[in-house]
Amino acid sequence: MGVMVRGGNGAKARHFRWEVGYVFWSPDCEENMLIGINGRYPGPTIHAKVGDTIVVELKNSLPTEGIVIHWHGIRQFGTPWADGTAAISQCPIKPDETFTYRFKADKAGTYFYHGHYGMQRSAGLYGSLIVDVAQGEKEPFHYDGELNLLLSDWYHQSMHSQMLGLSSIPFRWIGEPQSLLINGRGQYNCSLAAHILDDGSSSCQIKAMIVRH
Ligand SMILES: [Cu+2]
Repeated sequence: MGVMVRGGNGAKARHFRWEVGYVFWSPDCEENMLIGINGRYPGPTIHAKVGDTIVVELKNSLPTEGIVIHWHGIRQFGTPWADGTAAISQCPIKPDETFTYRFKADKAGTYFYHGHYGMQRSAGLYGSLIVDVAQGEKEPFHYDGELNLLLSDWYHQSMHSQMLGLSSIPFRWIGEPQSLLINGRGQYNCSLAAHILDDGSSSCQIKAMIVRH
């Protein structure tokens, strides 16, 4: 949910109200649990212009875990408390608590935001953050269009199993991700692609070998 309020010099305040919680989701055709924003995954794209103020009112609806969000690429001049590093620049937002992030979009670029508490980014808590040049300014490059791509690994085991394995002695690795997601979508069950390869099999491994040969 976003609302815009016009300020001086064409700069705007861009308001968002987010509720962050677990949702059942099927990013790669297999249903799993992940962290969604306002019931969706990946999180909403934030568009702003240089000089705008981004305001995100975040309600933590995870039943038992804290949340912080790091705004990757934003320098946070004058607003270090909005940087989203748990136990360093702020306390994690507690379950049922609401915290308002407020910071300036200080330089143009394609960034993203992500959960920075535990392994919540790998559980799906992220989205795009795109800052365009200030009102009336020209971009230095010409292009025909803009495609926004978010690439991520997706594991069927929970971030908690992964975390326990990583911190165990001896170290345990849960293995390779089950799929790679593009803008939150991928495909795990290769039988769905059988008509493309036309070999009648449904095994991912056999198909991977066929593709490599
Ligand atoms: Cu980051």
